[in-house]
Amino acid sequence: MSRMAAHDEEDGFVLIPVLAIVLVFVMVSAGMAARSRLLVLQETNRVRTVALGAAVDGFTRLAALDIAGPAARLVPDGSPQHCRLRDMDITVSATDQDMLLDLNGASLPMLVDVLTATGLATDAANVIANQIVDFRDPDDASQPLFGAERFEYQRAGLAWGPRNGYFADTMEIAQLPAVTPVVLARIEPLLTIYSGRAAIDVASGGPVAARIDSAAQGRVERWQTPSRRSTFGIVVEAAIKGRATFARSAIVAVTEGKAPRFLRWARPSPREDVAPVASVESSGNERPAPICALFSTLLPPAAGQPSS
Ligand SMILES: [Ca+2]
Repeated sequence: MSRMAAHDEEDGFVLIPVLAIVLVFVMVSAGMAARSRLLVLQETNRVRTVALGAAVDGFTRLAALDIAGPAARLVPDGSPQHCRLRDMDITVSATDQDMLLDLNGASLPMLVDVLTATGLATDAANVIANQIVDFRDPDDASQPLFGAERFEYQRAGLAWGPRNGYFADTMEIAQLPAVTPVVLARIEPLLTIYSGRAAIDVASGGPVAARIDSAAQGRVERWQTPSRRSTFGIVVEAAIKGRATFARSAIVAVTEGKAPRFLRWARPSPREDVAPVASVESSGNERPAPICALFSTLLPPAAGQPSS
């Protein structure tokens, strides 16, 4: 072997580790670039969600002002209004709490009547109404026939018992032994803890009125008392397609001549999820809902942005 050939062979041996190092370097930098792109993307999504959340909270405050005003654009019967503002699909609904069945205020006969008239079988309505009363009454003595106090919860294999105090949230009915997920989904939208009345307004519409079986109209009408229009539930959801969604649920107390007062400010429970974005798109050619003009005042001027 000549000196020249030996030298080439040595160069070859040196070249392989160099190539390997370069390859590793390229792979590491590509990985780092991908990771930093991912971090930027995640950060951008976080910023979008925060911005959308701030917008939704602003819409919720505007909806509260609207419902407290003398010429409300929102009809407080739980029906959703849709708006499309810039790239946001917004759904808003308001519900007068006096149009709902109050878990703490309703008497046992009223609970039975409203639950039966809105579609529960008589047996199920009796059991659930009695369990509601046992959950909230301070004693540990079960209602005759259908009640459930600590003993019945234990027998049903539940690790908890009745509160023996007022319901603090309508979702607490999920704790009752007789309330299955199917029953929960069915009755929870009809309930409130914010009217406090042994009465209900079904003459002005609302979720309960919409569900009353005509044959059972009389059972509910005997509890009919006009709404005081004093406490409203508001749910606002906004989505930017494929990027972010945010929802807010609030309860607002309204007194004439005063600023609305929020009694609850939360993320919605699953049942409060408002209409899907698809239904917003299908109504795209309709006139914008009256509340949309009010919401648009919250957005900064679109100057400099391409008009879509
Ligand atoms: Ca009790």
